[in-house]
Amino acid sequence: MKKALITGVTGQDGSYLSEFLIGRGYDVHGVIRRSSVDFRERIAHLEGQPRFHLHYGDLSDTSSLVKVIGLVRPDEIYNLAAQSHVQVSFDSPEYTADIDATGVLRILEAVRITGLADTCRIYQASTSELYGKVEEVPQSETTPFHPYSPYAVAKQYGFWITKEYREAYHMFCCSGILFNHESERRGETFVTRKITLAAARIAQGKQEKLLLGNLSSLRDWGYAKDYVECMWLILQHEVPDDFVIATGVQHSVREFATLAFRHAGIELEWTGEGLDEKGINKANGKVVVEVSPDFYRPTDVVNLWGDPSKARRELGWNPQKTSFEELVRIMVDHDMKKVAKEQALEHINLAEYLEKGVVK
Ligand code: NAP
Ligand code: F7E
Repeated sequence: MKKALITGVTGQDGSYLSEFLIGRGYDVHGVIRRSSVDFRERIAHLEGQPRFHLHYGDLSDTSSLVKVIGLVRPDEIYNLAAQSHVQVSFDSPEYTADIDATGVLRILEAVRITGLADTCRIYQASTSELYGKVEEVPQSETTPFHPYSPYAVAKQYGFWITKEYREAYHMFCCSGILFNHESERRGETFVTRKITLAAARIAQGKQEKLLLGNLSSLRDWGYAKDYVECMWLILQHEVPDDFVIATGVQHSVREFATLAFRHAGIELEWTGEGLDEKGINKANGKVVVEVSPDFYRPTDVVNLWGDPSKARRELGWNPQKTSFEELVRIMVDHDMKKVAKEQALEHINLAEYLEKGVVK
């Protein structure tokens, strides 16, 4: 039985990858960090399974990484842990560099220290943010990098140190240059999930308005569940290499919002420009989307569009398994149910409250 170690196991990708690898017969070991509240919602359904194990560790703590890698002795490591929010990286640039840049080096060194350099394959979660202020459209493995945020600069170090260890020590380490991938498990402050949750809440009368930043920003959005398969395929390849993983289709934030609201039953009409742009509910004339400068970034990446030809050709991966429309539908359906469930729970709590005579 193969053993895989996943850092960032509690994240969107970590949870899907764990499910995928367990399904492939792997023994899966995840690295979690201690926090004052146990927030393991995405992996709660896996805990207690005989082939799923959790270990404490932190990418800022070399000794914890050496300990867990030495203990598990994995065949494959998927380094998904990161401070993954681009806007937050402007507020915490040093922390972002420590985890997203030096953290990668700590993993690579831990593999060497524990004597696994010849046997352990390593996947590094790289990103389309490396293309940043893009020098070519669409972007492929040969497009020059131009990182455009503290997050991207840190990830660029992660990319190059992974390549360096491959060449210097002949280690099987690879980077997946993944374009944005979303899902019903996406963190709630990334733009897609922020939109689908707000659309569900507005449609069910639980929220008045959604505030967004740059509506014209363009992204190549795929479905996270499809992308974790590619992480695994990259490590099964005969030779270690780097791959762009994307759908090859591009949409704006505005288009995403239009489709998400439509699926939630609200037809939007856009008026105005820049900070004055508004999304109006055609049915009642109410403004439901507004632009706020709070969500603008000091430097923003606005034209990401991936060319997944190499992954399709060499890994046999299908970049269009889930369409953009299907992705939006999956996320909105999930959030419509989530909001309805929260509302039902509120009613139950209120009923209990009334029954006990606390509220007259
Ligand atoms: P995510 O949901 O934000 O998950 C990040 C994971 O990293 C969480 O499990 C988090 O743990 C963990 N983590 C953060 N800091 C850590 C530390 N110091 N030590 C140990 N673990 C730490 O991210 P994701 O969307 O799944 O993305 C996975 C990886 O792919 C990240 O490296 C991200 O930068 C990269 N990436 C993502 C995308 C995308 O579109 N999703 C695209 C390209 C690349 P807690 O739960 O404790 O916070
Ligand atoms: O922003 C614009 C924002 O935060 C997308 C991470 O997984 O993918 C992700 O990074 C775009 C940007 O993702 C809001 O300015 C407008 O242009 O959803 P996002 P991201 O920055 O692309 C890459 C590939 C990663 O590697 C990262 O880990 O949408 N935008 N209005 C907004 N963005 C947010 N978050 N919130 C807004 O209100």
